[in-house]
Amino acid sequence: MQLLGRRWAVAALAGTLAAGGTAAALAPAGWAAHPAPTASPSASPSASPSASGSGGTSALGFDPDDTGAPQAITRIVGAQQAWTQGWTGRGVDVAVIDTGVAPVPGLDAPGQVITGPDLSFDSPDAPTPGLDAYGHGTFMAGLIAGRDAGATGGGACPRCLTSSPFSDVDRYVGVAPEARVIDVKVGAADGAADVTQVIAAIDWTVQHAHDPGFNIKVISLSYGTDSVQQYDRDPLAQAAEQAWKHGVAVVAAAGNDGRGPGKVADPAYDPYLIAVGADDPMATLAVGDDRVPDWAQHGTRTRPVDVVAPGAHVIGLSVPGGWIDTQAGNTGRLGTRFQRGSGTSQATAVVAGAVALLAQKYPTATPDTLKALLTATARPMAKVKNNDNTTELYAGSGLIDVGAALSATPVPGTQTWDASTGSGSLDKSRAKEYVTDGTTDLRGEQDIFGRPFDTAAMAALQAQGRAWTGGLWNSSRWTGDGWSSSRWTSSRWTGADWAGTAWTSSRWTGMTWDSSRWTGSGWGSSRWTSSRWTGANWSTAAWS
Ligand SMILES: [Ca+2]
Repeated sequence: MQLLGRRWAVAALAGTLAAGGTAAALAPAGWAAHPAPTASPSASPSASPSASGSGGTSALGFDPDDTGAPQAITRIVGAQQAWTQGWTGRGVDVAVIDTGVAPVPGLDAPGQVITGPDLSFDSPDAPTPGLDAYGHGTFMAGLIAGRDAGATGGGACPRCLTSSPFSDVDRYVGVAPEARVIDVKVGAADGAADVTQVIAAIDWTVQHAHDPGFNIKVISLSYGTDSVQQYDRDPLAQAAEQAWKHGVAVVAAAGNDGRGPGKVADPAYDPYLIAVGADDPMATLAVGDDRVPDWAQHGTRTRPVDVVAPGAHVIGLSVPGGWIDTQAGNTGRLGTRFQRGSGTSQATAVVAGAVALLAQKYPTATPDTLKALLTATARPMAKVKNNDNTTELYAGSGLIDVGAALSATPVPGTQTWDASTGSGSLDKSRAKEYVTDGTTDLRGEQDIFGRPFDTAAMAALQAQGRAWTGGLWNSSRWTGDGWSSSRWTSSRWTGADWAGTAWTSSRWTGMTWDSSRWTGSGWGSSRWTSSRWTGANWSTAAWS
């Protein structure tokens, strides 16, 4: 029941937010002075490009106006407006570094998901590399680029919200329905992952972003640690920052530790990246009443989140029989296909899809420019305070509006934050969360194979884009050497792990892990039953 940890607990909801207040859009010190992109006067980045479609329950089993529904989220963030203009993510690849992707309906179209290397602990015995047995990565992939069969059909669409066939309320469709997902699996069937696996996955993505037939412009990373060192020394932040500097925009979850100290998770705390906090639509499509949930990390004055996106009670694709689906405390199942989840994970996936839409329209834009577009056009949100009502924190530039971003004129921007050296401690990246084989914890400056990890040497290789040599990383073989058709060649691990124990699958069933590192704050969520989230707020009847 690892998932039912501290982040599952119901936090007391803050009593007040300054109603109607606005947070100034942040002008981070690291941005070189550039004029903000100018929104076209003719653009109308309103929340709802069309009236509500159907009312009541769709064929999917939920109300498309339920603000956890993809049809609502894509309206709130302006994606539906983008689709009508042809911006669907086509031609853009999004690397989902997560627990794998299962080919459930919505993600099972030919070519929709490309399986990259499986770097997870499942790999030595995985019958199907890249498969998601946990249920997190599939949820994220669906939010980013899910697309039910038939959603592309032409002709009349009486149940469409707009002129785009992707707006059919009876189909599950993510933010960038024609983007392609590159599944880079690092989390095992129980969610376990070491930080070295995530670093390796980021490095792999950078090196293969432009392999023939590929165009990886975005990494969606709903993973974070409570690193105890500054970003400019941290090896995980270094890997992510190097991805950014090699042209891959890294969208990273801020974490779900709520309003406590406020620091965003590693690697989102690296200011080059897009750090994503969460928005709660408060059960209305209009955005004026939106709030930042108590569980969402906001960041600090020096490193706030960059933007927020809907992340409360989000309806995603489920992996039936997967880890999340089968948890006893899972009250978020919605029929057989769907699962509700809340967290900055979900918000991150939404933003990753939005960045894919921007990358389609502006194929030569740098991540800095895409970030500037997204932040400059976000809708400011009210300032929020700590639970003790003393410390002001921020929603960054606010709630993303990709419709407005696509209507704005991009102005090349350059971030000038202190660059990461990545020469700090690997173990400080892990902080207090790490994997164990039941006997020996994976600690210290070593990877999952027990190879010494020289952070400075690795940082130098990353800067040169050559951390990987074929399927070798940090002197061990992690995977195959290249593509086999549309799938990365897998290669079973041999030898021993960090504790000198042979790699066998059975051992991993005893591994322990704090699943909360995947920054979903709760699957199904006990918040449903807390005072604020009574059934009356969220039942279908309330929407009718
Ligand atoms: Ca609202």
